[in-house]
Amino acid sequence: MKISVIIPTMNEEESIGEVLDEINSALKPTGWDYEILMVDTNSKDRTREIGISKGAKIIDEPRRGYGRAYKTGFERASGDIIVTLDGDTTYPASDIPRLVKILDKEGLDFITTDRLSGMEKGAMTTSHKFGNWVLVKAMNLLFGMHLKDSQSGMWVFRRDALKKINLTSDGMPLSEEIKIEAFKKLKAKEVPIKYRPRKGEVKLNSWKDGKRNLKFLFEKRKMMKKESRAEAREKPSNSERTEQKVRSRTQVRETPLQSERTEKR
Ligand SMILES: Nc1nc2c(ncn2[C@@H]2O[C@H](COP(=O)(O)OP(=O)(O)O)[C@@H](O)[C@H]2O)c(=O)[nH]1
Ligand SMILES: [Mg+2]
Repeated sequence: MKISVIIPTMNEEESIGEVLDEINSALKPTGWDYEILMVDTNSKDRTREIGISKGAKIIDEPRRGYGRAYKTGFERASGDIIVTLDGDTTYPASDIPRLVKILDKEGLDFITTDRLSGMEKGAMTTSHKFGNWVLVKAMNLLFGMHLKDSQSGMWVFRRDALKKINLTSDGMPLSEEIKIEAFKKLKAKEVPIKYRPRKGEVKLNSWKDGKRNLKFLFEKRKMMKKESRAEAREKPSNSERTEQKVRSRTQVRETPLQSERTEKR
């Protein structure tokens, strides 16, 4: 079994070293094969240099966007299992083996984590918490889901699962999109984790990204409705299927047998 840990980075020199150390200390003792991929967008600080010194592979992705970075990372990952997290020390990298074992034991395709149940003091501002509450309520209502946290960026899933889901967003909404797709199309579960305060500068603009994430939920619902209408059109209904069967039987009878054809000649 091989694990691919993917981290999107943009100027995370203050924290990336600590994140990589935590991943290495968690994964080395397991004996599992693993790779760390840092998908970096134009970092101007020492992020890349630190990454290389701690054994990460740097993938250059100059196109901006959290979602874009992940989609590029997914294409380049070679592990059977993909783990994602931020490069800012907020997510408990030491939990990776625990989460991988849950995925394996319970035969799941996808795990998303819930940061809100085990949040450390100062990890999230009140406005950020309120924004999260609105977004998770909207997602649960619009898609009939029961998640506690729609914005967590730590996921553990089988690489094969990517073949069955449709990821369209290049921005922050990719985080909610991957959960909607996974919970609709795969065997998925939400698992609580501890969430810690961030080191370094936040790349997210709470209000702007919050509004975009909310808008995306409505767009995604439209996209999925279209998708299921197209599927229904492709799949013939029961009566159409019987009609087709009858037609093909008649066609077979209409075609002369090989023996009949030779007799006629
Ligand atoms: N490659 C890449 N990484 C990004 C981009 N935007 C954000 N990130 C990284 O994605 C992770 C999440 O961003 P962050 O600011 O922590 O957002 P928050 O956790 O939602 O507040 C961090 O590791 C960022 O460095 C981007 O456009 N490109
Ligand atoms: Mg973060």
